[in-house]
Amino acid sequence: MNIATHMRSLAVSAAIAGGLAAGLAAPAFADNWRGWNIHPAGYPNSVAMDQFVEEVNSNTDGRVNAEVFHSGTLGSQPDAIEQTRNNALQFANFNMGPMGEIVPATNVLSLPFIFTGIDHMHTVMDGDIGQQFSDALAEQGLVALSWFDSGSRSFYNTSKPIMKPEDMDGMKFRVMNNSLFVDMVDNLGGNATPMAYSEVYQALKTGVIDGAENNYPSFESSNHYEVAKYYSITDHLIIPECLCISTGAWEALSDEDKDIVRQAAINAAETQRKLWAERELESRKKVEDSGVSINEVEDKAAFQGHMAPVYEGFLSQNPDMKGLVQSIQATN
Ligand code: BDP
Repeated sequence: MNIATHMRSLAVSAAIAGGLAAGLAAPAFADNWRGWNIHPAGYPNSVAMDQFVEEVNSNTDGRVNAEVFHSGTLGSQPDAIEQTRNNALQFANFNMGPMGEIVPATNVLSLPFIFTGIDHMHTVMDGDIGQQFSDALAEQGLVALSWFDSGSRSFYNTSKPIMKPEDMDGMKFRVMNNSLFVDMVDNLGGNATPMAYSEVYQALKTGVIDGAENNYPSFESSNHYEVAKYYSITDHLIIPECLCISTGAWEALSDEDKDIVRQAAINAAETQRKLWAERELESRKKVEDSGVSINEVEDKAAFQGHMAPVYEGFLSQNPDMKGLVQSIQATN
């Protein structure tokens, strides 16, 4: 036994003895959870994940020992989704964009212009329809405990303002990993390249791509704004994000601990949504102050008008999703 192992085993014995002496019901060995987060420390989602961890650890009296790793250090989002489904990671904040490849029902949330605005998205996700997405995730090994905001996504690029779809002709845009987004950009006349988030900055800088698309906070925190100086408000995607836990970790919890964990996730979402609203304004100001030109797009319907083939393609491959799409469109 080397000295570090020896010290660890002494510490464990001391913890067990301490627990026994105090007559605690807590098991001697905690469930160790590792959590994935793509955003840097201080980002609204990261602050919310930190809060979740603190609350879970303290309210379970150490029965759960969770740790969250920021900045995507545990890998790309598609990999992290797989790892969480397999319980190699126990919790994460996932955007539903890359989720569509694994949980097809969530693709409905990635259809361009499916939501008329953030309030529409909240009404849908907080109601019965939202529950259907949680059910679909649960079938694939993920329990959605609460929903975070992700604003709306718009196109940005290194060369010019985009006013109308024709301005995108022949330009190369990075999209998140989902063939729906490839279709979306192709139908607008651009060329789409699915790429990991962590690679986008370099790709913009070296001209491998001309642009990408995201909300203000991610455009800013990823530093893409340093290289892509044109942000055009198309608001083409409004995609919710979950705080998800692996089914394995969830099922290992007692009912009491499930309540604690769910409540911590709900509290985290409340914090995230509040900080999100503030950060959107701050990020917009920061990028504008740094010289990014932000343009309104007067005729968003022109962009929306190009999306019919995306919907048709999706619904012809997933005819069972028609009802879901229609019920979202009928919700106000
Ligand atoms: C951000 C999402 C994050 C995505 C990223 C992306 O919060 O989950 O990975 O966009 O574009 O807005 O990949």
